[in-house]
Amino acid sequence: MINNKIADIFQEIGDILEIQNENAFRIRSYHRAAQIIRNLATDIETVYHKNPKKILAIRGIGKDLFSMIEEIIKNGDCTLHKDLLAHFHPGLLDMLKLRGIGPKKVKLIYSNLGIKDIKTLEKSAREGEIRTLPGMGEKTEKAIIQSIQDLKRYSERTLMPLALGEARQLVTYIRENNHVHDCQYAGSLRRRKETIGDIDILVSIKKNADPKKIMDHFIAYSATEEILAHGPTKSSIVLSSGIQVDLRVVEQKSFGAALHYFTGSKAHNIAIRNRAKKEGLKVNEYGVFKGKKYIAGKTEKDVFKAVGLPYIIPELRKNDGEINAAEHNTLPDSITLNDIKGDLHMHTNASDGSQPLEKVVEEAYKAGYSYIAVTDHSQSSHIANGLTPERLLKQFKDIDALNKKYADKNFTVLKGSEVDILPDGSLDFPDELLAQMDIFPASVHSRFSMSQKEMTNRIITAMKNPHVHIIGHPTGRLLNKRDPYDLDMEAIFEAAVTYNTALELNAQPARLDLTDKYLRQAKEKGAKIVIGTDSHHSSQRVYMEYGIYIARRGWLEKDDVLNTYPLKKLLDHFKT
Ligand code: DGT
Ligand code: CA
Ligand code: CA
Ligand code: ZN
Repeated sequence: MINNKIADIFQEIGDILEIQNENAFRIRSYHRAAQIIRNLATDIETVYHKNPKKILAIRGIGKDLFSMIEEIIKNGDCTLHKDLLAHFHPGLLDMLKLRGIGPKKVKLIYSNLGIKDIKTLEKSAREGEIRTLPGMGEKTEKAIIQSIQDLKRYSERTLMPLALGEARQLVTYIRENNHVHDCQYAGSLRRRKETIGDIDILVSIKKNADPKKIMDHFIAYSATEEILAHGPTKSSIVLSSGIQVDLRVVEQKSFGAALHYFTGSKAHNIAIRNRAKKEGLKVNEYGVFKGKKYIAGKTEKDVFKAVGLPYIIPELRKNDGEINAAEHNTLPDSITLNDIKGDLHMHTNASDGSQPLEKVVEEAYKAGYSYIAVTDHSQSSHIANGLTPERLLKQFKDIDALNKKYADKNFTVLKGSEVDILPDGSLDFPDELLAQMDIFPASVHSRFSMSQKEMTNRIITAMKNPHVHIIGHPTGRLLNKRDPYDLDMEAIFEAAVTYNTALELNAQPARLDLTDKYLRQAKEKGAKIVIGTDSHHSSQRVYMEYGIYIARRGWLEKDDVLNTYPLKKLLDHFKT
């Protein structure tokens, strides 16, 4: 219905006029009209086309408002609204979106402190300036900070690794309750999506146990900040990290069916349900049914089996071919963390890492890797303390010494560097130096906003250099922060094959670059992938796990990923 749109526009006009200190009667007429139109049961557009006079007959809608409604129906907006917006700080409208802040408060804050955006408002509230304004106190100040946090929380999705850590702790806690039979997290987190809207957790209940006890235990979790719902079968909380968690309690015989249903994706669920329907079966969160008869639901495997399919891992449940592949037994033999033999992207404190080379090497050896590549930044990356050729050659000597130390331990340290790809596609080190490296990623760290043509050429030029083995974080995106560079990915994949250059799946939580979609396309074109943690401390070794999840979402198998190869095979791959 267009009613809501019209109401929103009138509300906003009233708000802006109020902040601008306009005539109170005029402000009131817009706000009132917004309310009247929002509450109208009939669609204004339909009425307008049948009999426009009827709109004029609505109380509170005069000639002026009528012609604005007419404008909105015809053009999607009205002149007054557009004019007001053009001469108004957009940040002030953002401030209006905060819970508990209306135009009066925005006006007060703006006219007294000159604040016209949320960021400044938060700073000012934290510094205790808001409480000095007439009619505002410490309480209002706190409420403002809280609602700014809420706005951030709801506008940004949580990075998967952060949600994963929270969910694992919470599941462990829930399992401590002796009414709980089994507990698992589901949803996008179980599918390992790179960002998570909320965490969905399922509990199966012990025989004759009390679900209320489980719910009471759940909401009493130490990291609970807010309780949104507290019912016998479903409760929701917000954790202090800002992540919302939904908990559902089901019977044991439905646990597998519920786990499947709440793992999603929705598109996958619908496809499974439609497929089952053709065979006379009904699938829902309680089980698989033939008529009224329950035939499966205890485990997910049972559910898949009942609809005639092999088990499909959660990472693949996107309804983009996995069901067809399952039917024809052509599902990928998905890569696992155990397949990984080494890490080819690691920084030390010689550039912007936080541990010395010896420590990085020792920790990688202890973790069971057979090889790592040390890849500190190159000279142009000044902020990252990039290495000059002299410093890099010194590091190579240190690596030689370390390799002697580990000689009989089946562990090798490879010489490398994360070499900047300069704007013209040339590399940050001369070829003689590149030739002395075993393996290294070349990455873009500057001039992100080039045109698609320029950026694609820049990267392909680097790929053509026979010393370049890997392109690091190929699209450069930073989740919740920076868009990928504008690239012709088809051309990049083709060049990767032509010039035998691997593409990195950078496993930093905020990068996860390439994405699952691109990984699958790269694989289809025949390009090879390397999963690198880009770690700056040995504790970041865990990032490899996140990289593996994304690789599995991208249909990758062991052989698609070069750092599953034993060392000799890896090095031989780039010789040919
Ligand atoms: P999120 O939280 O936005 O990252 O994404 P999900 O996938 O976790 O979505 P959420 O939390 O809304 O719901 C969890 C799962 O429940 C979802 O993946 C599939 C299932 N689901 C939710 N709503 C529906 C629905 O209307 N139909 C079906 N078939 N499944 C649904
Ligand atoms: Ca979810
Ligand atoms: Ca949910
Ligand atoms: Zn980098």
